[in-house]
Amino acid sequence: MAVVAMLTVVSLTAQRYEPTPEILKAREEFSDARFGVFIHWGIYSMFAQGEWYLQNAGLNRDEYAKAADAFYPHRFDAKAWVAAVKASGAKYICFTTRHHDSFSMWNTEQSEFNIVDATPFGRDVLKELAEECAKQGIKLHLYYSHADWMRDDYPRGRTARDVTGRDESKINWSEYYAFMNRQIEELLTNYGPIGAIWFDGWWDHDEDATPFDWQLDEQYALVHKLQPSCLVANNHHQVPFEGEDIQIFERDLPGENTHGLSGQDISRLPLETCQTMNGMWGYKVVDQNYKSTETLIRYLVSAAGKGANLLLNVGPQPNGELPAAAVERMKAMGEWLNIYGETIYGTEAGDIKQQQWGCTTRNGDKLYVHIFELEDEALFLPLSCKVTDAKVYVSGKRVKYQKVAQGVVLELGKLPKMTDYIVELTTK
Ligand code: H79
Repeated sequence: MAVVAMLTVVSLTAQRYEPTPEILKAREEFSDARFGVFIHWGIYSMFAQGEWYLQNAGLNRDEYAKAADAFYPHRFDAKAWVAAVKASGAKYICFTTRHHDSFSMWNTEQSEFNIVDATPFGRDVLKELAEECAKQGIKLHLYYSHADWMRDDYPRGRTARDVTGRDESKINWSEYYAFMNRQIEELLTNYGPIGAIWFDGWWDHDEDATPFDWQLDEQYALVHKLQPSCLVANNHHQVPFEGEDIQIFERDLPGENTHGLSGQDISRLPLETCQTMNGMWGYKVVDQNYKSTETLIRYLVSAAGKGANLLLNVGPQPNGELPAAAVERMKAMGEWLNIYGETIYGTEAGDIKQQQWGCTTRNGDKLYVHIFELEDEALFLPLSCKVTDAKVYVSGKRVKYQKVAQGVVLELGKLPKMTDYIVELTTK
């Protein structure tokens, strides 16, 4: 009996994920980066109705797939993409290698339905992107969909019920799982160092009568075996599972839930919120409702204030170019970060949680007070640390402050209207 009990304990502990020193270092670098750019691009871009078009319109999969034979994004220029990302101040790109529509954006041997074999373009855009990222010093993360709306072997989930043309008799989880793992092996072998694998689609089976087993442990172990520094991320909208290295939030900052996908507990892992620049991930021609530069900068700052990275999306056009509206905003964010980056990169969540007026970030003994809107001419900061100095970040001009019972009061006077008025406090 005792032996049995001991064996159980041993096997349970053997399953526990112990991040290696490489992974711990990669997590830290990830958090320090604070800002990445998400790129959603695939044959869905041609329909210009977002990346869910196949499922939303309930199309026949073979009709949809015909778009591949006309995909010729002649203005695709990896150098220009990476330069635009670099100019934004972002430190990494997360690129959709294969979305739910099953189309692979690299030269995969595992399916003909890919950018090299199925399009007249015939170029391995992932290769070009990976090479350019390496040249320009931007890390590359890879989005990879678990859910699939096209293949016969994928066990049907709660989405794409109206997609027609699939052969139900060929559903075969173990084949599909093996297919995914072979693709992951290609991605982590042929494209240089990959910062993270970003899975999506787990939720497709979150309502199955019999809980669906994605066999994630084995897949995560494969990722770590192939690239010991590659972080594992999964956009399942749950608290992180064993074996994951970061926690993702979709369209909401950690702790917020305006889109119904978040609100889950916040773990101690590095955090990342992905967000759209307009309202869609993949290029959508009717959606020109781009957030303003001010809104985007404040979102980045607010993410940092919660100790989270922002993964900000751009959906390239069918011709391969990034939309001008996106490039313009990325440039403005980069210009802002050129001045204020020190208050964002490498920081952690500040001592004071998000407030009506703004938020705080911290780096060592510096506490950055980010003020977005302030009616009053003074600002009370509830702080338990001691403040030894206060100045306007950008000018170095001293800010008067008073110690009060539960913190300090900054005497700011009438503040100019600006995106983010930053006061740097030195604390101890
Ligand atoms: O890649 C982007 C999107 O295509 C994908 N994730 C981002 C990064 C995504 N799109 N929508 N969602 C994720 C939200 C998912 C909503 C769901 Fe549901 C909630 C899927 C299952 C539960 C509601 C019910 C929508 C489909 C069924």
